[in-house]
Amino acid sequence: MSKFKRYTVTAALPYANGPLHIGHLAGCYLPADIYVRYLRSNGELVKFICGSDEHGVPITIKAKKEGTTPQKVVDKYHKIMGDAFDEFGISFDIYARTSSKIHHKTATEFFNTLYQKGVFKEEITEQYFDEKANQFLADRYIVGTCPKCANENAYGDQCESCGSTLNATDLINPKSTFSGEKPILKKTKNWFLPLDTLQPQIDAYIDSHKEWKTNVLGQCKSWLSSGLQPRAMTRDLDWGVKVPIEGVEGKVLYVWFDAPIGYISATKEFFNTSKEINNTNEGDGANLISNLKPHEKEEWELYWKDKETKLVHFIGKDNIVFHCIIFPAMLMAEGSYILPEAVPANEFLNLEGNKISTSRNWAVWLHEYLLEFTNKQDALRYTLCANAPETKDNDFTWKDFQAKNNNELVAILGNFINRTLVLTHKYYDGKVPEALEFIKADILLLKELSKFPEKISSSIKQYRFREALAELMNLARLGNKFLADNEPWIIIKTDKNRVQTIMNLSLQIVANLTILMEPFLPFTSKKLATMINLNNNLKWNDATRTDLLLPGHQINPSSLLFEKVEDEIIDSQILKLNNSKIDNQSEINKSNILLNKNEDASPIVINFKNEAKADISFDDFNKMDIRVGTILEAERVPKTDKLMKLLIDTGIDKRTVVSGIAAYYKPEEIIGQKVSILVNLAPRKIKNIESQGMILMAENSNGELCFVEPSKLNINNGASIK
Ligand code: B3M
Ligand code: ZN
Repeated sequence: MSKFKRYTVTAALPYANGPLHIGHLAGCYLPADIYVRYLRSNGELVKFICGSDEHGVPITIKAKKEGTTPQKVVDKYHKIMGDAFDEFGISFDIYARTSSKIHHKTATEFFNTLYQKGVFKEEITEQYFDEKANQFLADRYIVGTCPKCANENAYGDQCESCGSTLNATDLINPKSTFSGEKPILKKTKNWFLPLDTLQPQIDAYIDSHKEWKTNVLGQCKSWLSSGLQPRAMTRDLDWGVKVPIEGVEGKVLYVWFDAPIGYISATKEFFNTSKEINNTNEGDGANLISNLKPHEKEEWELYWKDKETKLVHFIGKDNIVFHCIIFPAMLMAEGSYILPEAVPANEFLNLEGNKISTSRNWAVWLHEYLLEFTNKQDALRYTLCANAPETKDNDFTWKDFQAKNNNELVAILGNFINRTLVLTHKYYDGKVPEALEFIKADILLLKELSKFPEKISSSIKQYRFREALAELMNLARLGNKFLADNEPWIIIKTDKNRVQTIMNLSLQIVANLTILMEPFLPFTSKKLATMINLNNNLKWNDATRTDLLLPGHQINPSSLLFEKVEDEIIDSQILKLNNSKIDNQSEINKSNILLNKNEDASPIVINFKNEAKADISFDDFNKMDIRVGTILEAERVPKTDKLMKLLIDTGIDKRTVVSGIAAYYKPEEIIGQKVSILVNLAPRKIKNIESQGMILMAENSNGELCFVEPSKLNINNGASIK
């Protein structure tokens, strides 16, 4: 039995300054969701807490870039992010936001408690100030030359060229990004958390968690061994939670002070909301909070202040110090809270060998994935979990996604379940047959089967989700092997009784899989539960049972759980990424041109895509006979991915053209489509069809071919016409 009565599980509050990509999911939201779903299935009391981080410089920078206000930025992205989480089945109990009233109130009270206890050190320091813009500059608003590598565009906190961490005052030739002016140093007062004096307590706390992941402990140890320094918990900014000290203006709480308190305020909000719901529920009477005796804690407090609550933070590796050192230090200084019990941080996920980057559009965006892979959330959840960067950075590639989907989900898990259900319908009209006599192989199978729930749960409890998922797949493999060894489809002709037992056991495995896959593949689990008509109140430990589907139980019609992903889909995703690369390259070229405009610039390498072909004479051009035509008929050329056979009315005649557009259009979509067609191209045979001309297409920025109808299409100048 666990020593904990309840769990508070949090996932890092993402900055509300852009949409979510697969790196977010793999880094913390997916493992957190798997963990929480498992706990719920195990009957534990758990609250899964998240929300948008709506303060801090990342938000104000985005607002500046988009020419809008921080509030508009956070309103926009809070919605987009919340929807994406929902669509991928990330089952938060609440997705709150730090611009809410309850959060401002909670963060303010927390700060006040520390202030009144005399925890903070007041200090006057010199900070950069932009006289023209009349404001102090956060580190990210200052650029200058890196003292280490001479990069002229280093930020006040970091040089992205050589990776050094910097102080704004280290920069040579600092400039404000607001006005371009050189900022001056100006004195300002801020309130510091004395991490130096808290260090002995923090040392002891980290020492008491030798079981933490090595990547997490490694970072903590390196911070602790270089000696903690006081850190300012207030900043000279105007976007955030106002510093609640009388007479103080133009200062807000440091975003890393207020954001983790966001977990607390979100928990409060969750219970307030459920209180309201309970109150409107007449006759219910089950309002725990209003029945509290004065010495009892409010329900949210149980999740934050009761020693029997396990507090677990899921985060990415760039947030380790904040969750393992600074937030615990704040909680210690406050005094009434429990401390994080586990901080299972992941490393980073890369994409096709490169770091995921929002600004370079090197990402797989969740909302775009959903457009292209409708109802295939579980395929992505599966790949990201199987490949999770649990102990080191890892790479997502589209080829691997395809392989995992086709060779594992379809060929192992889907195949076993499908064969079992199809045979049950075929032999027994969908009624579960009774198991008759068990032979030795059956008894061995049952013994193996009974071990899976414990094996998977032991991995999950140690935050080893890849290992847990691999075990789940081993269960499906066991099922496949059982079918292959016993060949019910053959012995049905000779030994009907034996087949009954085989099918009964296979169906029990399917039922167990339904329960055990739920944390990983919730959409599939739900679909499968409906197909086999499984009681949905079953818990994790029911997966050890072999009587989940009783003889005579009717299952519903079955359909495939997973679909193969074809090469052309993967090719188009890769093409899309390659186009980002090309766009990036031409952006770099463009900015080189800008930077070098006053200098005797060395030649700029222009990307091949943008380079014009060699000159041709007017006569050459005039040789081409291009006409407007209309597509009358269209059909795919069999056994090819890309080719479509078209019949086109050219105004002169009706002729056949073979065109490579099948990846972008369906035949039925393009009947009646007007096209530009080169009618005097010498005929050629393509896949044994004579093609008598060529239609002209333009390539958009996603690498897709579009019909050349300039009035309707959004094609940039310079797009090559094919
Ligand atoms: N918003 C940083 C991030 O998105 C920050 C996390 C806050 S968790 C309290 O990586
Ligand atoms: Zn540098």
